[in-house]
Amino acid sequence: MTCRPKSKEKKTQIREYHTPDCGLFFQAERVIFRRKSRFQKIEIIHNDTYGKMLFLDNLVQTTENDEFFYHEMLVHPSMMVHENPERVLIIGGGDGGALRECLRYPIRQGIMVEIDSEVIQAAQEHFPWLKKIREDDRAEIIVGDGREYVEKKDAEFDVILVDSSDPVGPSQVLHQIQFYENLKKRLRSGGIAAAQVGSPLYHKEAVRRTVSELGTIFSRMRLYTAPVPTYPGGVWCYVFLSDDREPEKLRREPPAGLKYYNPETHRAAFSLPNFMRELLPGKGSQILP
Ligand code: AG3
Repeated sequence: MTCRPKSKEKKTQIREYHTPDCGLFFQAERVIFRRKSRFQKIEIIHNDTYGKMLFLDNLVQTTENDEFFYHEMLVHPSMMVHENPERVLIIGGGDGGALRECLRYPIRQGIMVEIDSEVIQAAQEHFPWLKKIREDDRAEIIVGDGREYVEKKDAEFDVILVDSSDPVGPSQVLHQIQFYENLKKRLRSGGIAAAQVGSPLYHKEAVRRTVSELGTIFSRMRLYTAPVPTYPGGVWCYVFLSDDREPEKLRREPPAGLKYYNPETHRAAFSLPNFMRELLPGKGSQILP
C-alpha cells in the first residue's frame, strides 16, 4: 500500500538521519516547543501519527503513541525479576516515562537523575505523565550528572535503569565501562540493572563493544530486544545486568494496564535472532531454559 503525503502545504519536517543516506522524517503539524539548552537542542512537535514527539538534537526520544514499547521494555524485565524492588534509580530519562513505569510497583522510592533541567520542564509541560509523577511522594527528580551521581553518592538501589540517548554523541559516557563499574557499586545485593544500548543495525559496533565490556563486570549480562517504531531500524537493544539473577524467573504478576510487556514478550525479548547473537561475546545463544 502506498500512502500519499497529507497535503501539498509546506510544513516543518524533522528528519533523523540513521546513515548518511537513509532515515525517517516526521511532519510537524505544530511545533510546540523549540529551545537550545546548555546541552542540546530540544524540540517537541505534534505529528498526527505519533502525537507529541520529543527530539533532542534531531534524534527522536519519545513519542506519545509509541513510547510504551521502549519504556515498558526498559523497566519491566528488571522489575519483574527482582525479588523485592524497593529503591529504584533512573539515570537520564528526563521525559519521565521510565519513572512512570517504575511507580506502577509498590516501590518505596524512585529517583531520576537527569542532566538537563530544560528537558524536564518541557516534558512536564507537554507530556501528561510527568505532572502526575510530581504528585507522587515516592518520586524524586534530581537535576544532575548521572555519571557523577553513581560515582559520588553512596546510596544503594535494588534496580538501576539507564535511559540515555544513543551510544554515539553526548551520551557516550553513559555507555562506557567506568560508568558501569561505578553503577554496580550502587546496587544492593540481588540488584539488577538494565540499560538501552542502541540499534543492532546502526550501532552494531558500539553494541558489540558495550556487551563485551559489560560481560566482564556482571556475571550475568543478557542482551534483549524490543521493537520501537520511531527509533532507527525499528528494533532496539537493551542489556539486563546482574550478578546472580537470570531473567527467566518472574516474581510477580505484571502491573495492570501495560500495552507491550507480558510474560511472553518478556521471554521472547531474550531470544535473539542470529545477527544479534553475533554481537555477544562468545557469540552464544542465550535461550532461556
Ligand atoms: N532514550 C533512548 C533514545 C534513543 C533514540 N535514538 C535515536 N532516535 N537515534 C530515550 C529516552 C526516553 N525516555
